Amino acid sequence: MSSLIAPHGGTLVNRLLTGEAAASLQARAGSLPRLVLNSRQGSDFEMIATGALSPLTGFMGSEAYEAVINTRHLPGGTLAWTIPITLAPEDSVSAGIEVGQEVALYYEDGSTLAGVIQVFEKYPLQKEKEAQNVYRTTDEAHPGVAAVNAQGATALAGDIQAVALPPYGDFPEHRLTPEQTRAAFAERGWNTVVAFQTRNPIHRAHEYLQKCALEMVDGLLVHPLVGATKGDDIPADVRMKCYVALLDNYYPKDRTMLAVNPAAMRYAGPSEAIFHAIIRKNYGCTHFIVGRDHAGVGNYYGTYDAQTIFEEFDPAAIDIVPLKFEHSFWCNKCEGMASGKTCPHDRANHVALSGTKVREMLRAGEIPPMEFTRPEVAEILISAMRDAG
Ligand code: ADX
Repeated sequence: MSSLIAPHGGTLVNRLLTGEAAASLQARAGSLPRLVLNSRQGSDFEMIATGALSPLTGFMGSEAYEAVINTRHLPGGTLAWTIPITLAPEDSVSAGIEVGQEVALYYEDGSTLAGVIQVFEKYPLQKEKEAQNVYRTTDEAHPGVAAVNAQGATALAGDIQAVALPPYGDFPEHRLTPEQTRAAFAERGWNTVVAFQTRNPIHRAHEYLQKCALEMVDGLLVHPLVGATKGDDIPADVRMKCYVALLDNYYPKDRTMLAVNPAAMRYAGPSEAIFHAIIRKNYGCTHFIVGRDHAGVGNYYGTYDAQTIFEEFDPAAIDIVPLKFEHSFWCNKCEGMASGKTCPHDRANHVALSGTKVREMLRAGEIPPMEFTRPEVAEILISAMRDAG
């Protein structure tokens, strides 16, 4: 019998209506004010609906917003929470919505009804404070800060009820809700499951981290983030092909699962590492990999800030075990993957390729060394680059 980890706050939220309740909401939605969610808001909505953001049942009000940006916890102080989940549409839209109103929310396509929000409060966002406290910078060049600033000035707070998940056409077999991953873990009899977050193709260093972790736990959930990412990150559909090829060729099928995290990327480094860990706890994982510069961008964060932040919290406030890994690489003298913790050799022996160099090689149709990436992954990336022109 497998005993699964409790979700954040103890109960897995489910705001997705079915049957008559869904039909009646559909019927009254036409007469409600309308709001079209952008991709990021749609991801948040979906994740509230499925319980991936448990214990949230809606978009945050000012009390939760202020608690998160000032104390890194939800109100009450016992549950860690590091990224605000707010709904702040364009000012012209929020101006037309009153407290007490129900608003029909549509996904990005403008025609798929997502559900409704029961607005209980309207309040101004504190963007500069949010940027400084959550992102540790107010620099507009930071993509997470830019996304905070791109929101409207006023947040609409309220519980949601959903009638549909976003109408994605891609990789449906990997779009599992927390309820579904939990059921899959239970079916496999996994008691301990490590989650791996990524927004990149999986290269040898990533694989090394995952396999070290897999030596210690029952199962591995490869859980790439597929919500909105910045323009120069590799698109999710290409990455998914890489993950499937890699898992087919190099991972034990009975101990590995591939599913996606629909979240938008915040690039908030340490704050996002905590957030990523909590999300994976909701999906049923007991352990979470945090390597070097997790969820980082540019030079905003120290290499291991996303690891040390876990020590600033009471472990009970997070309640998923972070597995922290140092910068890993192939060492020619070790003849294998290693890190500063295991390799005594000089850096000259380490295979180190910059992201720019790898992109150049792939664009030229060249397969990078097998010490850096598996050829099956490189081939998919080369052909995707060729297709993109
Ligand atoms: S992230 O933005 O999703 O964190 P990325 O996909 O690059 O970015 O990394 C996924 C995970 O692997 C993160 O936990 C990151 O810290 C870790 N990681 C990436 N490369 C290395 C490396 N060479 N050594 C150690 N950890 C790494």
